[in-house]
Amino acid sequence: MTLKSDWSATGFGTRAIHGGQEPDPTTGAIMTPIFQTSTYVQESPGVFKGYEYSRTSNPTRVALEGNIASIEGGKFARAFASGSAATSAVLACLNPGDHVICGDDVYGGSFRLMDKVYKRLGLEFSFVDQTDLKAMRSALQPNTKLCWIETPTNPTLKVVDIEAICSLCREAGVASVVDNTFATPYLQSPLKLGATMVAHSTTKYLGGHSDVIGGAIVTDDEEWIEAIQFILNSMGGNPGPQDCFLTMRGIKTLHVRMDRHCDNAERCSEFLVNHPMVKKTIYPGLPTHPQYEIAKRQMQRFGGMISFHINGGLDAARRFLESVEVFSLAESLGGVESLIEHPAIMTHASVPAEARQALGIHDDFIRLSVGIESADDLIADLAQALDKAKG
Ligand code: P1T
Repeated sequence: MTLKSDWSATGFGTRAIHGGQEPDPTTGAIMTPIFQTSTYVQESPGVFKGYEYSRTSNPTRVALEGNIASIEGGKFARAFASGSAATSAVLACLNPGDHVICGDDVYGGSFRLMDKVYKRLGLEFSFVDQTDLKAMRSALQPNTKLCWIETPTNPTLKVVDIEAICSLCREAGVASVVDNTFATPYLQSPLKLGATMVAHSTTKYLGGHSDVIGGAIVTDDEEWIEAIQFILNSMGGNPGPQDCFLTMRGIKTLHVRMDRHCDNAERCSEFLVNHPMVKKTIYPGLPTHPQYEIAKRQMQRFGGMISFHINGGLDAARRFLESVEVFSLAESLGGVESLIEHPAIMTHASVPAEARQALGIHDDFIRLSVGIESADDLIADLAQALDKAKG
């Protein structure tokens, strides 16, 4: 057989399985080996086979990076030990006095990293509703260097118009980053819509099995990838080779899993919309979602995340969350198993109470990561737990 080396013109599923990877040249092993090594022997000082130290680079990691670049349709990728390490690496490329515009609804840990760590180190932040283009425009300052976009947002599932915001940024000479964790590259392609970079918590849908923590940055921009590699090597947010292997194994089925996540989330959202215990259901695929038209335009489908407000406040929310039997009460998302959580107490506790109130992250607010179990079992579980929530 002749080995195909350029997968760029192939379909998503083919790139997910083959992109960045080739059979091991020494053994033919079809799976990329886990290069569990910290260092590499040199023939003579400075004469080596491309690898000198595993913080700088590692062959298993390079395969994962090629794979993630391939599915995002980008030229370059770097993998990190977590999504937060990837976020941190981008921010660490900036200088004191630089200004960052970030969405007002992002993962609580991303907000905390900006507000509690990088603000102290001299970066300035504005947290803005990025569904409001006017607000975005007036947040731009002469020292604005970066715009951090999450869409759909965590946890209120607002949908930001990537093309509009990124073109605004480009005109102003501001780099844009889209955290594509919730949508995944199967459903949304931020680089094609004008983003400078894409960020991922690969812990979620890319890994897909709740067994590994990881992150990634993807870009077509040589200057940015050089800066990111410099920070990765200097600060040491590198993932271990076993974690890279697990993430790569997960990505091979991303397209198959995502279709089932979307099918199941559509079924669950329809069920919740019509339930008397549910005050309001938020899912980008519902025509009642305020940015439904944008979601239809920029996403292939609407993803596996649903949020809703339950009738009866915190007491009902607690009873409901204590009663689920198929959904598991846990932080995180994107695994094959369905998870459920209470953002105000769990994932977004680091967001100030006033900001949570303004966003609608009240005590009655619940977030679902709909897994790929049988949809009927998920709906039956929601039904029995909502029944118990009545008290
Ligand atoms: O957990 P970590 O791999 O460090 O990724 C951080 C992160 C970044 N971006 C988004 C959109 C995220 O949702 C996360 C992590 N989120 C959760 C753990 C959560 O339950 O929402």
